Amino acid sequence: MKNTIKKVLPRVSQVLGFVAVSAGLLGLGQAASAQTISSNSTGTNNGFYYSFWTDKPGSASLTLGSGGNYSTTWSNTGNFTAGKGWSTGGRKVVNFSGNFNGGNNGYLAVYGWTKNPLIEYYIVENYGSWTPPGGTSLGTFTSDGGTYNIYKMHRDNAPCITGNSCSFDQFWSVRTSKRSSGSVTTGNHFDAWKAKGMNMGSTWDYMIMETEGYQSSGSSNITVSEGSSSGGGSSSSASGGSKTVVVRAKGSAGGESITLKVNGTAVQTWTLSTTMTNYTATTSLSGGTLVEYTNDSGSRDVQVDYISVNGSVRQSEAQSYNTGVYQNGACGGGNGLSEWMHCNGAIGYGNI
Ligand SMILES: [Ca+2]
Ligand SMILES: [Ca+2]
Repeated sequence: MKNTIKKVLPRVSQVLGFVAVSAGLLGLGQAASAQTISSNSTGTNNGFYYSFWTDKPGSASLTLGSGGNYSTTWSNTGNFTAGKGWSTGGRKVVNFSGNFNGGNNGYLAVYGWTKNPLIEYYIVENYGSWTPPGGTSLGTFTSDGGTYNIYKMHRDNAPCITGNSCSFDQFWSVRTSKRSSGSVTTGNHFDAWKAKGMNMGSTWDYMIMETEGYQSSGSSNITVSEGSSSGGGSSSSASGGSKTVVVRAKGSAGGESITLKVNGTAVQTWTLSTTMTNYTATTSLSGGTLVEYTNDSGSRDVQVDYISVNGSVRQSEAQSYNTGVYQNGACGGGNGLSEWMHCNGAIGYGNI
């Protein structure tokens, strides 16, 4: 972020600033147990690690809801970060859903730290009108149905989890299409960063789904959980054994070319006829899964009815990630939810 000042969780703040608040005031669905925090603190709530930090007390608050739910509001804050997750980060599938208003400078991200070496990392899923972190992209990769830009930043003499004058690198993935719900396969990001020579530390510190604001106003209400489809393995591409993926598709002219991609790797390419046909591939890859249309021209269009993964159907018309459908006057200009790709692009089906 711009001129970031970051980010310490001072032990001084062990006295928690719990304030009882009527949940109704905050529009939360749940209730009496909700706690609102406005002083820097960390702890455990309903089995989830939480963290709240700001450099401008009084300008931001975190309300701990049931389970993995939390909400935040901030107004003309300095820098503030808050969220729920785990005291020990690593390769997890992080599910999140809710609402996010990032104002002119805020974001929603899987966020954490490692030590040895000290690394601060962000997997940014949503952001306000300013796109973090303001550096030069080192390249892109796909995961969990989306495209991410990779950035590496460096901080000197900055607050960190071990002190107030730290020198460390920041690793960033920033999703090109913003979303407030979905799954993040963190291992895919660690692997993509590693491929750029950006290695995580050997010791995992906390990892949370954070809401962050910087000299802005905004709000969020997010529920976090841990998914089960991968995680824990040392490789993003070899866990889970072989999967059978069926892609049911046709072209409107014939000759359309589509490619099944998992975790950014092409699994198989097919040339379509004008008859709806099942195309089958097997793969041991895990991660975000796309069907990409690559040779649009003339009267060509692609219709993908669905994909199935080991017999479990995922309908194209249920997927919001579709950069090939012509909506609102542009390719990928709407909310997806279509079987069609009129332009070169891809439909994302989430993780397999
Ligand atoms: Ca369908
Ligand atoms: Ca077309």
